[in-house]
Amino acid sequence: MPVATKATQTRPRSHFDLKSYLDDRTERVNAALDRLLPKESAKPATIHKAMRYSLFAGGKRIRPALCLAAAEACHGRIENALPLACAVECIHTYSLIHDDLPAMDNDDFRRGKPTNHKVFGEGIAVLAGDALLTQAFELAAKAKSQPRFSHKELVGEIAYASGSLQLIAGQVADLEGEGKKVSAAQLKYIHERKTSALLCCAVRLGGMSANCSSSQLKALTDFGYNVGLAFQIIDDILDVTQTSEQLGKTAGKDTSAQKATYPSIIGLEKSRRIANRLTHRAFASLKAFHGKAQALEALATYLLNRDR
Ligand code: GRG
Repeated sequence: MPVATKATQTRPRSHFDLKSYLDDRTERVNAALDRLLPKESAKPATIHKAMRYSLFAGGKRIRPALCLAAAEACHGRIENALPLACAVECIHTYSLIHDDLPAMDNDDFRRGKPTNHKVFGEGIAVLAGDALLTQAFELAAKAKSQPRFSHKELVGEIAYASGSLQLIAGQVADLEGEGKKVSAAQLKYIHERKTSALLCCAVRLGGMSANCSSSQLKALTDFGYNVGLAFQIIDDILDVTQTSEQLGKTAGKDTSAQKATYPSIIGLEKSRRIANRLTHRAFASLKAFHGKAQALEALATYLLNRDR
């Protein structure tokens, strides 16, 4: 049976101009990253060049956009969310640099360009990842605390999502699962940690920067979890349905590395159906925001229907 076409999948339920929204928020995030990170010329220049090479290589900026949209849903100020949005993008970029290393996924191509270690060498790529990870905590420390959320909560949020119980746990399970038979439950465990945790963290930090209530934080957590898991399932699908040129990274990598993916375990059509279901669950959480979460809704729809 053919996989459902995009037209039959989830459509935006409101006329929200996501293109303009994403263009504007990406511009603000890029300007903030440029302002907040050491300049390329700062000594030692090699490391700052390497950090900026991957950071400004053309990522979609999904996590920062989700962070800012969550802040806006809670009537927050974009300025207060920006350092946290940048912190999450630094963690994400670090994880991609390290994931591409020969000791991990050994990839030559990322964000449409040669990977960091291909340009700067493995030693500098390891250090550029380390420096971006550390930079994220400096940015979180610079963010404005809120009556309900001190720096302890903000920094703790990032440490948890990127630490050995979440992002690293997902990567460990991913590495250990290569070439082995992985159950659907194990694969969900990997995807929740490797991908969903950081997306969820981005959304929660946006809410925290707006001093959100505990019920808003719960709604954002449910939204982030479901969108995050759907995001990785779609990533698995794109890996087998798109070309490297379309993706800006090596397509078919999961199959060649003998990695378990949703399509390889349950098939393309069922994978697509699960991603749809998760996205609808995410929509349900947005009811708590009484029409103020249009950007989050549009982003979730876009992530479900994306082709790269
Ligand atoms: C090395 C600590 C460590 C963790 C690695 C994030 C990760 C775990 C591995 C990278 C490869 C991968 C499949 C990650 C899952 C998350 C994902 C789909 C990343 C790609 O995110 P996009 O599409 O990328 O938002 P851009 O380049 O647009 O930012």
